[in-house]
This record gives sequence, structure tokens and C-alpha cells, in this order.
Amino acid sequence: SIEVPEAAAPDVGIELFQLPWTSVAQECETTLAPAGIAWVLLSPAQEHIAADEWWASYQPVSYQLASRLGTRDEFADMVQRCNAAGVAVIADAVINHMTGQSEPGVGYAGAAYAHYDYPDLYAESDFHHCGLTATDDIQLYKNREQVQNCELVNLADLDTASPTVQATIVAYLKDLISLGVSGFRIDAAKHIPATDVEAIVSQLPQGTRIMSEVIRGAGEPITPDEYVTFGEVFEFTYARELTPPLENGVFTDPVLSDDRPQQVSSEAAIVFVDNHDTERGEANVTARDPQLYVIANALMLADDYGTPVLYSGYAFTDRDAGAPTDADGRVLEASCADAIGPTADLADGERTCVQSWPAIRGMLAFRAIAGEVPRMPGVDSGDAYGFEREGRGVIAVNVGDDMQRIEVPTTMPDGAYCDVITGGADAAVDGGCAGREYSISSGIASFDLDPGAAAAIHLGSRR
Ligand code: LM2
Ligand code: CA
Repeated sequence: SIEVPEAAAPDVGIELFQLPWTSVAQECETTLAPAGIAWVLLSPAQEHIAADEWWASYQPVSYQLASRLGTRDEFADMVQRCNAAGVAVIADAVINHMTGQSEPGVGYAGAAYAHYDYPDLYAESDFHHCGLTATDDIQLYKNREQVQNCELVNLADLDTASPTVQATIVAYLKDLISLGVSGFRIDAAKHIPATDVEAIVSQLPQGTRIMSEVIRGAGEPITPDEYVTFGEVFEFTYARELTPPLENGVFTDPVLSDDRPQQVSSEAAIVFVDNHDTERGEANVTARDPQLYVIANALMLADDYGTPVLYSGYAFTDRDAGAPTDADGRVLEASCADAIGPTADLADGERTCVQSWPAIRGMLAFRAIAGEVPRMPGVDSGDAYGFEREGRGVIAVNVGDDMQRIEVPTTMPDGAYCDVITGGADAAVDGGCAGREYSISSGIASFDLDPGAAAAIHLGSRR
């Protein structure tokens, strides 16, 4: 008999896009903790403009925790319940800017504001007026000054170098920490000088997790590398290199985790297949393409580079459409407890619920067993590709239009194994398999894969 190594708790997160706090709490308890997901990334919690589009969340009008996603009490209760379930909470901190509304208005929870005036928070002198472009809007991403001091799509740009602005932001972030939040995504971090982000986050308790969103752009002067001295960064290059081979079948193999010249070091990288912006933009593989989406997420979860963050959103036709709301504009509760996916035909507004897909749960189990050992060189076979995590797990995918056989050398023991992509986290059942079965013989794992199929076996999924 073989010894199954103890399952580690891999550091995998998930973005629950535009999900209300009461539902996030439920997901922590019913789907995220059972799947072994370590942290949840929320949508912004602060009060925002009164508008139906999802992106209203990214236009703060005050730092009250009162939004379409829920009240302060609901937020506090959610953080407690997630923490109790062992799921850390990462809040989305929109601190580069306030609203992009040129006309005065009243926010979702009643706060009055004008473009450069947020009573009790910020006044005109707290904002940049860059004076570098006709409208004060960013025009040239090759110009550092413009990117950081001008306005991103008319959003009133905070003077984040100002000590009073920093103090106001720090007070807001500390308020979230007082409710149990473990860290922050720094929204639009590229638009805030790294020195300013550092000055702000260095005033937070030691150990607060910081994940800066710095979208890498060819030829741009501001790079993610500037933000790694005080935290992690979202590495956009990962998906840009992961997904084209899924469409053209030409895999290049990064054998070592740090063999990715265009990317930050593995410890600093948060990696993803898509997020709420890229699924509406640059991502070429999203939940709209279920087979390739499973393949992409499976490869990411089997990989040895970075900290993966999954993405759980909702189907849409209109890129601006918000999640479904009630008559008061509150986002409706939704549960993924009974979801089974992937499925190609979600109605607009329906949640993708990736955290409940057997394939994703199976790959989280795979990572728990095999995620700590070296990633071995990849094997190509036509449009199929696969690799081993040394002695512990093997993954193989077929991105072509024809059935494909692929043989991956492995030091795992010979025998019959249950596939966790079709069989899920508990793939081995009563001497049989919940999904497909594959075998290892004479140190070769063999897979006959249908077009668009993936397969993964590990020491814990032996039949
Ligand atoms: C981000 N990261 O850096 C967020 O992830 C992204 O979702 C945000 O854009 C952006 N930065 C600002 O926080 C979204 C959305 C935009 C939307 C903004 C502001 O993708 O379309 O802009 O939020 O809500 C919208 C309109 C735009 C308008 C702007 C200001 O689309 O046309 O500009 O509001 O009213 C005049
Ligand atoms: Ca800025």
C-alpha cells in the first residue's frame, strides 16, 4: 500500500464578484471552507453612487459600509462567520479616487457629494488636478505623471501623497480591519505611486495582506515590480501566457516556477484566469467557454507559480449590467450550495458558482496533495499537454478537436487512479471511481482524452 501525504491547506483565494455579504457568509460556510479555499476577495464595501451598473461600486461617495451589497452589520457578521469557517476576508479598497460624476448627487446610502467635495471626508484641495491633459483625464499610459496624477475615466483623483488624505484612507482601512478583515486588494494601484501605497499600508497592523492591482502594460513605465516590497501583486501576464496555447495548441513549458521572465517572483504573484474586468475585456478564456475555462483553471491550480485566485461572477450580455437587484436596488442573495457546473447556458445574472464545480473542487484537492512538490517538465502530444507534480499528481488536457492519447512519465506508483476533473474532490469511492479512471503502468500515466477534456490524478485519488 502507498502512503498518501497529508493534505496541505493551499493558499487559494476566490473573488465573489458583486455577491451580497449575507450570501458571502453562507458561501464561506457551505462551499468555500469545504473546498479548502483559504480567502475570499469581496467587491467594494463602501457607499457608492446610486446607479444600476456593477461599476457603481468603484465610485465611492463615503466610507460608510452601506452599499448594494449590504449594511455594516451584515458586513461585520459575514467577516466573523468567514473567519470562523477558516476563510480569510480580503476587501477591495478603492482609494485612488472618488466618483467620476461631474454633477453633484446623493449616494446609495444618502451621503451628498460633488465631484471634488465629500463632506466630512475630502474637499477640493485633497484632489489632483494634473493639468497635463485637456480634460485632466489620463491619455498616455507611457507617461508616469499622467497615469498617477491625472484622472482615470474622470474619477476624482485623490492626492494620495497628502498626509491628511493618507490619514483618512488609513482610518477607513483600519475600520475594516477592526471588523476582522485580513487584507486588501488595492484597486487601481498603478494609478497610485508605489511610495504612497507603501506610506498608507505601513500604517496598518503587521501582517495585513496587501494585493496591489497593477495591470502590466507593454512599454509602460509603471510596473508591478515597484509594488512588491510591501505586498503581493496581481500578475496579469500569467493569464496572457496561459490561455493562448489553449486556443492554438502550442504549449511552451515553463519548467521552473521562476522561469517566467515577464512576471514577478512566484511569492509575489497573485495569478488568475480572469477577473471581473478581464472577463469583460482582454480575457480570451472565460466561463462563457466552459471546457477551456475548466482546462485553464485546472492548469493554474496544478501549476507551481504564484497564488491562484479563482473568479466567481455572473452571466451577462451587457458588460455594464449589474447583478440582479430587488426593488430597493439591493443585490439579490444567491447560493452556490447546490450548483453543479460548468454549464454553457446560464441566463443573464445567474452565478457561475465555480467553487461548486466538481472539476474545481477536484483540482483544489489535487493541489492540497501535490502542490508542494516540484513541477516536472511538460509533455506535448498533438493538441494535448500534461505534466507531473513530482511523485504526487499528474494533469493532462486536450485542447484540440480530436480524441488524443497522451503519456506522461511519472514516479507515482503504478495502479488505477480516479480522475478528479470528472469525479471531483472525492473521486475514489467504494473501490470504484465517481468519474473516469486512468492508470499508471511502468511509470507512465496514460490518458485518452476527448476533445476539450482534462484529467487529473493524484496520490489521494488512487482507486
Ligand atoms: C479598477 N481597477 O483598477 C477596477 O477593477 C475597474 O473595474 C474599475 O473600472 C476601475 N479600476 C476604476 O476603479 C470600472 C468600470 C468602468 C467604470 C469605472 C468607474 O470598468 O467602466 O467607469 O469602474 O465606475 C464608468 C464608465 C465611464 C465613466 C466612469 C466615471 O464606464 O465611462 O467615465 O464610470 O463616471 C466617464
Ligand atoms: Ca492617482
